[in-house]
Amino acid sequence: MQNDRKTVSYYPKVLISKDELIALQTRRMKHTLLRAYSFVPYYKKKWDDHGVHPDDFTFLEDIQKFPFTTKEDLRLNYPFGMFANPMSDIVRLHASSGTTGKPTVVGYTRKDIDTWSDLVARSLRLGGAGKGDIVHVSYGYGLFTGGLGAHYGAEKLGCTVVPASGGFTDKQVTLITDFKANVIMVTPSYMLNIIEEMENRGIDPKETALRVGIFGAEPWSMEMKKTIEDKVGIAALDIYGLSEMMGPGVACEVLEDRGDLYIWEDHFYPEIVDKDTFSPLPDEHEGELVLTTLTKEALPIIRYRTKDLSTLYDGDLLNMRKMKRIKARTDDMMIIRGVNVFPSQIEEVLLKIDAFTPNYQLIITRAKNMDDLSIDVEPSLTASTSDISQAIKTLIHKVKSGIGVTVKVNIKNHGEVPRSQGKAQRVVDKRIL
Ligand code: DLL
Repeated sequence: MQNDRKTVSYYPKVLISKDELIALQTRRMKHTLLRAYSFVPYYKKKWDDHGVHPDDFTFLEDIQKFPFTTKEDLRLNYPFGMFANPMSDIVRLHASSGTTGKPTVVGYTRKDIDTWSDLVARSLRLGGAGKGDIVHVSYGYGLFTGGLGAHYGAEKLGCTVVPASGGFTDKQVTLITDFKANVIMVTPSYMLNIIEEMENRGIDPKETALRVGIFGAEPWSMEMKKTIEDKVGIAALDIYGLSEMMGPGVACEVLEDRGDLYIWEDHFYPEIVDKDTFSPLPDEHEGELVLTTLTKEALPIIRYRTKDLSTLYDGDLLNMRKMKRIKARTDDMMIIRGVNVFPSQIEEVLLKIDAFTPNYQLIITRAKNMDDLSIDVEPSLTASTSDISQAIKTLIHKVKSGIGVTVKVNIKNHGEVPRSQGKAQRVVDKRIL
């Protein structure tokens, strides 16, 4: 690929050649391994026990000799045990709540914050935003990385940032309309909530100044993307990240090469492994995404098992690889009477049916040792009784024929399905195990 491509030349760092990228990754990986071994006793012990040393690394493939890191490793070292810098170098902490046990705590040096801001700025720029844009950030501010991560990146790009954070949806709508935001950064499920609030107030979302949405932090189906794009008249782009790596901005969808996400491979080295055996898989194969930080100072993470299901492949625009939109987290998989089901598969079917709103929740129950799945849905306000009964039949039929599982459909009153304030809770597991 030419290095002088005009199309993305406004963000020159992404125009690296494949050879340059590999050389850079190799150098950075070696440095990261050495720092982790020298400054994080946990890595030293784990690698010594495993019989592997940073000297065993020469080529990128050698990373496969090193053991994985998991959330459990971070928990065992709660709160700061895996930091490679003294606390006096740490300028920021974030944490992810986790459903059980202690949160995982992540730390950043000044340089880490700069790199993170640069990568979010890059994601925004390649998503079509720039200086002069007003960026409304509805990701939560606080220990969650979404709000501050988006904020620093948009500011670095020279945008005007509105730090709205999550919640107070009526106020969000007022700010978006009054300040004429051009770009919104929010979870897709909370965007639905904002759209609904606009509609309730008689505001056509298409009439706002919004041009681009940068959505992430949770799996969302292509049908959800289409729903948002159609209702708001914007480009709905996908941004991926996780606190253990940094936060938002590990990978992002690019406006000039829509569909799936480019991974910022100069800062994160991706691998795909089999989701059950964890053996490495070649590109074009689906499995669990494993990431290694290449430039993080405070918290170098080697071969982190993200539990996110994706596939790596070469894109057309850049020499960095693309990852398919996250299908699901491995631990979100429901097994209903022997059939594997992901929430996004149900979402894909449901959102194609006009008589339902995009608000839904999946309920798992158990009776007589058998698991049952039901879908709580709300009919759209314009749907007639016969539209609704037809829609129920269609949903049951399409889920059975497409996914192979029998579901019940519960019709809820308008507003009864809980609305997302950030990351949506799609599955309610009522089984007593
Ligand atoms: O959710 C960071 C983030 C904030 C990303 C804002 C994008 C936008 P955590 O709270 O640590 O960090 O959760 C990370 O969220 O492992 C995925 O399972 C999921 N996730 C994040 N982005 C996407 C996405 C932030 N675009 C976990 N598509 C990850 C699907 C996503 N899932």
